[in-house]
Amino acid sequence: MKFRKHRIAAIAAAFVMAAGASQAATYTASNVVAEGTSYGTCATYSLAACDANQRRVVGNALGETDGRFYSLGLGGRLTLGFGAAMFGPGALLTLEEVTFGGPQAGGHREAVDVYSVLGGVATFVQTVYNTAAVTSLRIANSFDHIQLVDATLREYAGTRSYDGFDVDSVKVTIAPVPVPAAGALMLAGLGGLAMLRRRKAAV
Ligand SMILES: [Ca+2]
Ligand SMILES: [Ca+2]
Repeated sequence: MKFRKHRIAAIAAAFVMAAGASQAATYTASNVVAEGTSYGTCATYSLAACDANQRRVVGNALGETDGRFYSLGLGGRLTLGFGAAMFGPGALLTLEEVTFGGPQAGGHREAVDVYSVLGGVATFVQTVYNTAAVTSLRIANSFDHIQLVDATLREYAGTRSYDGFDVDSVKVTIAPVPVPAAGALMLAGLGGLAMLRRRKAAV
């Protein structure tokens, strides 16, 4: 009876391991590592417009998507952490942007360069445009932080944007372990059981 109980516990553990390994996990940006904004153009446009919607509050870029956003400022940069030490190759980055009425409204076209950062070394990933509210991109290499650098003036010389790319949320999703790998984990668990059974039988 004792052995049977152990076996059931081991099978249950194997299933839990397999299920856990096959699920994706999502991390929202949780802390600001570095920040460097330039709101110089705001003064010439309208300081009040730059203060509207608390768009200078950097915390608006953290956590889940909520409609509150942080404006990078033209040429501004922001480095974010996610409460995880490091992400392996193949993680999915999702960037949510806010431009009221869409970028076509008033010619407010904006862009941002996305970098993955590992050990303080930044690697360019992709330029993201505010023509889409949500952009997802795959990051090929390992990283511990994400850096965003506003590229609005470089990409859109005639833009009417005065405060750069607007960040509502930044998320990292770890790809699930492929099913064969999860299955292998389970088989390893069952294999251990078989060994246990043989050892018991020999006694
Ligand atoms: Ca903006
Ligand atoms: Ca937000």
